[in-house]
Amino acid sequence: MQTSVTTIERFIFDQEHRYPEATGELSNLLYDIALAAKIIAAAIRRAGLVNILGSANNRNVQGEEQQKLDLIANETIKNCLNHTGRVCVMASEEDEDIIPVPTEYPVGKYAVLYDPLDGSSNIDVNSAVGTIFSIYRRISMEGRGTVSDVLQPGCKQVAAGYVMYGSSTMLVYTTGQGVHGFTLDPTIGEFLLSHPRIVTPRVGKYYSVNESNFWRWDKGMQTAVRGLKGDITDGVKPKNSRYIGSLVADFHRNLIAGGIFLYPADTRNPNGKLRLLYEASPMAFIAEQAEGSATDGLNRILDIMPAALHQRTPLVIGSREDVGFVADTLRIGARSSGATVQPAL
Ligand code: AFP
Repeated sequence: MQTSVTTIERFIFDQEHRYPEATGELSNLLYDIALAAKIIAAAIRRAGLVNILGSANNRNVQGEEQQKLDLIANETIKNCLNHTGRVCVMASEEDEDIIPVPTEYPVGKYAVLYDPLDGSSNIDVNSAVGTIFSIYRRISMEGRGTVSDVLQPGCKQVAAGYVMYGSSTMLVYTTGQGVHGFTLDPTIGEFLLSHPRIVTPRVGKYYSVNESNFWRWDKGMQTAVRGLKGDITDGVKPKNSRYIGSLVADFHRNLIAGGIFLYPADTRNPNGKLRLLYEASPMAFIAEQAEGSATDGLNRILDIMPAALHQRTPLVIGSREDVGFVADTLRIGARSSGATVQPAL
């Protein structure tokens, strides 16, 4: 029987105490998110038992069908964060506009963006889903936060993380001092440190991409993916394919085991499918902190300046050498087609 464990609360506070100037606000905010994650995890566990599985007969701002659990997760996070005085504004993948802090509550210095339940089309088949979050320091000077507080490039994030509701529930986060993972012990209701300082392998075992889109990609991307599976000379060592269709689950496996995840632009999604602010930027911060990298194919994700809340981006993320191989292949393809080549990764 283990008698000494590191809870997420203790870990966050220990990290904070290394910085005498820290006020504790960020630590408390992370702890609020961990609480929301526990509530959502409990709802997901019960989902097959109580009749809350399935569609809420509603479409979100992207025109996608919303599932009931999406709504529960979205409301849970709002309610855990909106009254604490730590947040000035929020934005959710499920809401069209920014989410103001209700006027009866105080505001704080952080802006929080989140995807409450990513991969939700997997809910009905009991596959892994996740919550992704991203935290920025506000840039507006006072009062309730504004859209400028959430439209910041990923390199300005002060923290980012995800929760994976899988065979166990895990919370993985970074505040720019490495990536740390915690597993929820359901018997005591606490996230316990299980994966301190995660470093992703430089070269991965897996490539993860929805290959049904192959004929919708441009030639450069087709060549890069063929290279990942060893179909071309000068590719990388052939990789195994793994694709769940739930970003958190695909990213998490590759983070731990090494691999590359791609969601490229295609003829149906000319800007890619994934959202810059709720998916790509937080995952890119985590990838880089774990010594991996993330690009839209040509540009570093963390350098992209968002112009709109629900902006989409192509995403190539994971083990550093594999992302480098794809980026190089795309650059060569762009040069030979005469397109303008953007700065290297
Ligand atoms: P849903 O939340 O609609 O299931 O979308 C999940 C997602 O945004 C991301 O988690 C996956 O990586 C990606 O879409 C899967 O997209 P495809 O089904 O087109 O492969």
